[in-house]
Amino acid sequence: MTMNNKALAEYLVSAETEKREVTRITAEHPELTVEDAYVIQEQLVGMKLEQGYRIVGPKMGLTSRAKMKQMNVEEPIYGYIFDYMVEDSGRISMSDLIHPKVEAEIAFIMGKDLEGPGVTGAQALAATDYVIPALEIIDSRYENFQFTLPDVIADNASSSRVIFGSAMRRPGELELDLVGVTLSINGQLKDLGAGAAVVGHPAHSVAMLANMLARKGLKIKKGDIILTGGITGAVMLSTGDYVTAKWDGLGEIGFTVSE
Ligand code: 0L1
Ligand code: MG
Repeated sequence: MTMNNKALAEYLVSAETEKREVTRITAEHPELTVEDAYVIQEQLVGMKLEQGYRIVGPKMGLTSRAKMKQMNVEEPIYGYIFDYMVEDSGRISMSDLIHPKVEAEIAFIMGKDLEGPGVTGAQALAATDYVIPALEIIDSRYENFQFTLPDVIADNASSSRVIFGSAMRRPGELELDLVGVTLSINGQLKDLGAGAAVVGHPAHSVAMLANMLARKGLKIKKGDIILTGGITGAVMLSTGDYVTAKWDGLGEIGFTVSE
């Protein structure tokens, strides 16, 4: 069967809208490459923009050594966070989602454009206005959260929801690689980590993002809010869970998972 990028993007958008898991696209298109997958992702992003949604910022995924090893990749992936994904009510609804997981991250609020190639972590930090804590809720549209690398890239890197914390710090005020984070559910510690889990340093993740976007003639823009990648692993959520995460120097975030 010939591949129709638009139809594949529509397939993934409808899975998200209808909140149902679908067969991974490489089951029918085993020949799909990473480059093809980013073209499908572009189509998907274009469809959401046409629906009137706004991009909050690009995000980085698969930034931990564990996830990269699991997927057998040398490079993280990127996707996009849209305005409708930002949750500020202190709760997320299970009925809006398929099989969500939560991971604790550090987000960068960009004060300047940042354009690759050749961007360094130091340049990424210099272009950043503030760093803030964030909980990302990932929700792969694929059955059982099972996918290959092209599948997950096409699926906008499993982006689904994000809850930002209220603490804002200048990037130079913290040693971001040493920032410790704990993630608990119903008072039980589920995972913990330090900023260095994100490709050595969260600023390195932003630099890599700028360099990856440059291959497409794109750049990070002033005002973008960028999720740099999971410091903790992603933990499965269930209805009724109360999730809390604490960051050294960046406060905490809590939310409930309702029906
Ligand atoms: O933000 C992320 O790291 C998600 C990347 C996609 C992999 C996954 O869904 O586990
Ligand atoms: Mg993430």
